[in-house]
Amino acid sequence: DTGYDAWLRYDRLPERQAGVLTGWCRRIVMPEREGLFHTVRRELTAALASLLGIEPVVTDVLDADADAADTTGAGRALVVATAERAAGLGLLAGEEAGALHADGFVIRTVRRGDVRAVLLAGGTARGLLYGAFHFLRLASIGSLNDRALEQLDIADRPRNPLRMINHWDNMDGSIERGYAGKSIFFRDGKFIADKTRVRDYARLLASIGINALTINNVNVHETETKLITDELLPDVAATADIFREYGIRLMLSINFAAPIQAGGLPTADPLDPAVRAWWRERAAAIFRRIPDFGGFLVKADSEFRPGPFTYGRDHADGANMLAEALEPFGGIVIWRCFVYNCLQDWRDRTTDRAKAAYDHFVPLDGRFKDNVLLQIKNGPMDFQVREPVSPLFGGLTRTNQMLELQITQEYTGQQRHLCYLVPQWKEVLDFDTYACGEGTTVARIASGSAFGRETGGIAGVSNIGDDPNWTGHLLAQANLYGFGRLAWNPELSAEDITDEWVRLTFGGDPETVRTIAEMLLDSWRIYENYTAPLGVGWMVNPGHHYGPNVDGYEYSKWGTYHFADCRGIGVDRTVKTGTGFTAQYHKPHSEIYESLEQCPDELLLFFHHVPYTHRLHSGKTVIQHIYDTHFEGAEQARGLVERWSGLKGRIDTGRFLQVLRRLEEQAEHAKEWRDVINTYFWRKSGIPDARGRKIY
Ligand code: BDP
Repeated sequence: DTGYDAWLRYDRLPERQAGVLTGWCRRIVMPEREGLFHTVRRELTAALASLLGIEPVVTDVLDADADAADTTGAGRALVVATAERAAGLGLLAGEEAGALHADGFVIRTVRRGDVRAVLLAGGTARGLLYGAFHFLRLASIGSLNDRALEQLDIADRPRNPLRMINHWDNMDGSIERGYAGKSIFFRDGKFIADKTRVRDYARLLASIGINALTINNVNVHETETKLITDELLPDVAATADIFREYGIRLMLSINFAAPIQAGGLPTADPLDPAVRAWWRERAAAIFRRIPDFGGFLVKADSEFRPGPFTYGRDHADGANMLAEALEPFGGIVIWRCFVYNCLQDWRDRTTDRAKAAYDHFVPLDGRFKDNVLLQIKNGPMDFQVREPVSPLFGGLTRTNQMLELQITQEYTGQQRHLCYLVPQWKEVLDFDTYACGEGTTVARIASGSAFGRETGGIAGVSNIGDDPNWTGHLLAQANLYGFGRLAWNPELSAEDITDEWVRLTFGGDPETVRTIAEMLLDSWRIYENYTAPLGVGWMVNPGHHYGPNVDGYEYSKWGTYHFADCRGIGVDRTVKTGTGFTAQYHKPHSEIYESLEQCPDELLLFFHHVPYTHRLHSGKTVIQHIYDTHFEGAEQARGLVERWSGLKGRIDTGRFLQVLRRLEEQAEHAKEWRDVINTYFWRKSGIPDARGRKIY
């Protein structure tokens, strides 16, 4: 078993459970059949066949007599319809049907005359698709027993309009920051003709509620610039067709200089009439081929990418030009806020990369068109193991926003280490910015609800490739699953999501479920323990970002620092004596982070430069904390191997061994991290470990 089926395994249910469910699901009443309805029908029948070992009969009439041949499930059925249709059948109140969210669904046990049914009703076919996957999820984890089926009453809808995956795939087949093989879309400058894998991927995404994706890297190079030209649009359209089957809209990352590079114009100035006309014409051409095309994702004026700054224009000028071109067709522009000067002078302490996004975009608040969303990374730096939340959340109040998370584990062990990020994302989503008083959480700002905006959402940088198990590390599938579930509903708890994923992936054996769930939930903290301490971040090898290198970036132009010397460590970002970054937050955070006494331990070195002997709230000195967490982290990584080994015989050998190998590698690398970090700080500080452990 390679793990290819991920969380859509649909292993045969134990006999009793299967028997009960069969009674309700042998007959599926489904009046609508075209397009997405067809997908729903295919998914339901295939999954139920696999779970129950039956061939469900699909009819389009709800009629007890039609079922005369069926003795086991007499008078029972699974009714699958839009809310409107369900209301027509008298199974749902008209008012409730009318109020159902387009992507929402109801799963309810209903009765009409002699017929008792489980009703699966969707606001639209899309809602139905999500409802079907939810129903199958419940069935798979064994939640649909006799009692439950008699009284089902579930109503759900997504909290975020956009639930999106960003691929950083290049057309040569490589994936920027990809750790699970090559692209499933591209190879050698072309689209891969065999779309089997793309379709299987679309299923996985739809099953967790994803409704949009970009297929190409935000760094758009020469070949990918052509994706919006007539040469490559037919291929883009063929890929869009597959995602459409699963309710997912395709979008493209574009090159801001495309008018020059693909259009032969002398400029890409967003205020130039010829440039504007070129984009309008391109938008029309794209929508002619892909009527439900989503729009563009843009990285501009960042890390050597072109942008409006070249022409003395600002980012509102750039984004609005593209938005205007897409507007007639209902397309959107997602404009990334990852904009900073990557060639800053490290001797100048007044520049601070953490401040850049806020400084660039807050002055533009209110100037973006309605079909523009600003996509903001969760932290002010770059997907480190620990960062504060980006103060741009709370800084902008009159602009559509999206939260960007990194599912691919660039700085968190590159899918060679187990680092389950759902607990980290929960902290981000639950963070209260206090932008409009208490309760203005990142989750509410991203969804748009905090400021009454119509659109918003969450995007995640993909962690999949063409490895047999999609994610390299099998347990990294949990990050993709958890991302989708949180994008659907940020209020779900990390524990519930984890429990769901483990049961879907490894079945319901209590010991297995408990062990894997605990390993996942502990793993972020373990990874943090043996890597960069107390929020300071980085300390990785430059370029590929794997493995420890304390001074790797310290004196480089990329501008990320820990400022460690013989006296102390950390970045002073206070208003009083440092870069002034803390002022970008609302109260009370601005005061908490500014204050050495109040700043939470885990972010201390992000906000303050302190002597190694500074005492944390935990009672330990900074230097002793570094030693302790690194010894402990390496031990915990070894412990993961032992915990997993205890599951031998409870998991099929294929999946058991592939995870074991990764965990063993992690345990070895964790020792390297421990030794590099501890030695570095021992030599810098000259302060020995209070517990006398051997430091190399
Ligand atoms: C950084 C990555 C880089 C990306 C960049 C981005 O190292 O490969 O291009 O983010 O988000 O994390 O644009």
